[in-house]
Amino acid sequence: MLIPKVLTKLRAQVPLVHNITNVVVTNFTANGLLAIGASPVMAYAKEEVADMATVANALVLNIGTLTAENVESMIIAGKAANLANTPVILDPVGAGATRYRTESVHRIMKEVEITLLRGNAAEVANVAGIKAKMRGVDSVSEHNNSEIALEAAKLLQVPVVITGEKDIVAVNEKLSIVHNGHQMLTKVTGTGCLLSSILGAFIAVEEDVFLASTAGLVTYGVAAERAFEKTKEEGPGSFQIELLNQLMKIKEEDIKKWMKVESIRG
Ligand code: ATP
Ligand code: TZP
Ligand code: MG
Ligand code: MG
Repeated sequence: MLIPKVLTKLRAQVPLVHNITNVVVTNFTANGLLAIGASPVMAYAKEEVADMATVANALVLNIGTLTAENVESMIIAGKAANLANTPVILDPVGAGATRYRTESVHRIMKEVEITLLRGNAAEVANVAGIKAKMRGVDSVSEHNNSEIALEAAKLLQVPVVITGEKDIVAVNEKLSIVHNGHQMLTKVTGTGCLLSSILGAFIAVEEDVFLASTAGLVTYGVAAERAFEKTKEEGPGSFQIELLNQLMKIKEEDIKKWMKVESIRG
């Protein structure tokens, strides 16, 4: 079984993950990366991002609290990453909410080759320009998310992960659906951002993006389920801390036991 083994590979290699992320989630992201077994670094200055992205094993671009300087740094870092074959993960936080966010994502994607786009259904649909289709439904149903992911992957020519109650991985024509995770993840800010960075760590050690993404989602989802079990009498504060504990404690055997993956194609 391939999926659980990617975590073991990650821990053996301790990938360096360069993050250009938002001010809300910086500390949580660094701690989550450390807990899973990766090495985090946050570097933003345009004078240094190319050097950092070149030595890193993955680059994560997150537009959560975007500034003009950050967009410039993301493009410089992204281009250097492309030259160095460093995989680039893009989290289009809030794409569609403002024109600046959507346009910045398009600018980044025009200049930088993205290895994986990871967002919620609305963000991914907005980036791919399939918003019109979503307006027809009151809320985006989970059933639709697979179609949005496949269509976005095709339109943008980039591997896509859409998260939510179910997580969807769409790479070319391949699709997997991960049913792990817990609703409490929606009560802690930054759990999506941390996931994007953790997917960066998985893709750093496994070049099959479909396998790496599915493995990262399963690992994160199972850790969240275990964190909820331990803290269900308490609340999001305890859950957030316990999630870090479980990201460190989770092992191949836990993943084998608890993983819930549906492979539709692939
Ligand atoms: P949003 O802004 O929509 O919350 P996000 O960037 O925080 O998006 P999420 O879609 O919340 O990202 O995904 C983060 C993690 O939370 C993923 O592991 C996902 O599986 C999990 N998750 C989100 N919603 C649910 C849910 N209803 N039930 C179980 N797990 C969920
Ligand atoms: N505002 C700007 S970025 C951010 C907020 C609240 C964090 C978003 O994190 P996530 O992981 O998408 O919930
Ligand atoms: Mg969320
Ligand atoms: Mg998000």
